[in-house]
Amino acid sequence: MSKTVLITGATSGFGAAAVHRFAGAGWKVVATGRRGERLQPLVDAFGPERVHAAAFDVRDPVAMNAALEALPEGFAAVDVLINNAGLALGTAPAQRADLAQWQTMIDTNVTALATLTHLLLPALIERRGAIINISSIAGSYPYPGGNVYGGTKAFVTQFSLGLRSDLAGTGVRVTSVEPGMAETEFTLVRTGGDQAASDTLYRGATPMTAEDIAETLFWIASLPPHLNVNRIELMPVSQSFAGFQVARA
Ligand code: NDP
Ligand code: 8X3
Repeated sequence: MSKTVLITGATSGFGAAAVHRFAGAGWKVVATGRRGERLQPLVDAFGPERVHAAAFDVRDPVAMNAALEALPEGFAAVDVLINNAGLALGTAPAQRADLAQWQTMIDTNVTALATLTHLLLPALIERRGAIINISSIAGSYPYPGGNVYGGTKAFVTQFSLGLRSDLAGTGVRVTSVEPGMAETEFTLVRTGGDQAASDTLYRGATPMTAEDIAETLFWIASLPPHLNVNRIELMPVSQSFAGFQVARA
């Protein structure tokens, strides 16, 4: 019998590519995101028996709960939760950052991820399922302007490891996936729709693609049940580490 995966942030980037990878391999997929008009083509591509679209804002726990309660019978038993919905907003240093942007990142990347995980944990334990959380290299390596975004991703990584601890003996697997530079709508969102800034960032860099990450997610979800990938960090070959900065008087 085919397994069911619930993917947040399926309207774009990693999430949309993951829908294609899992549904293409015969999984049932619950595809979520705010932009319902981008979910429908996924349903059309794979059929309503393979992909179920649930449009809601992950920051709205009432809508999230309602969407889970309304899952059709064939999709209600979730085996794998992929907490992918998330965003960075702004690149300003903390002292010039917009507090509302900080709040949106915390609400989306931290609070919503924890809320959905909490809601689905009983079912995931019952099915000896798996949780795959999308963190980031920004959670491990600070960079100027990364302030709250990096903080939210550090939460995602540490929360994932904590879940592993708490879920010992349940058979539930938990993974923190920590990508570096990948070309999606991420930079467009971060810059408030500045396509030129996004193009400039990725130009000549050969960044990772959404499909690269989707393949990794599929691999993790398809491993034998006795095997857990705790953390996995991925970068394009073009990206690596640089030195510390020094502010001189
Ligand atoms: P995209 O901007 O392409 O996709 C982000 C997805 O998150 C969209 O589907 C969007 O859907 C969804 N989302 C954002 N806010 C909400 C919300 N309030 N409610 C529901 N869904 C929401 O970016 P990526 O695919 O790159 O990002 C996916 C994840 O990967 C994020 O967590 C990001 O932080 C992380 N990441 C990205 C990296 C990169 O370089 N691209 C590297 C490391 C991590 P919609 O707007 O329709 O609601
Ligand atoms: C996205 C990667 O380096 O732009 O999480 O923060 S980075």
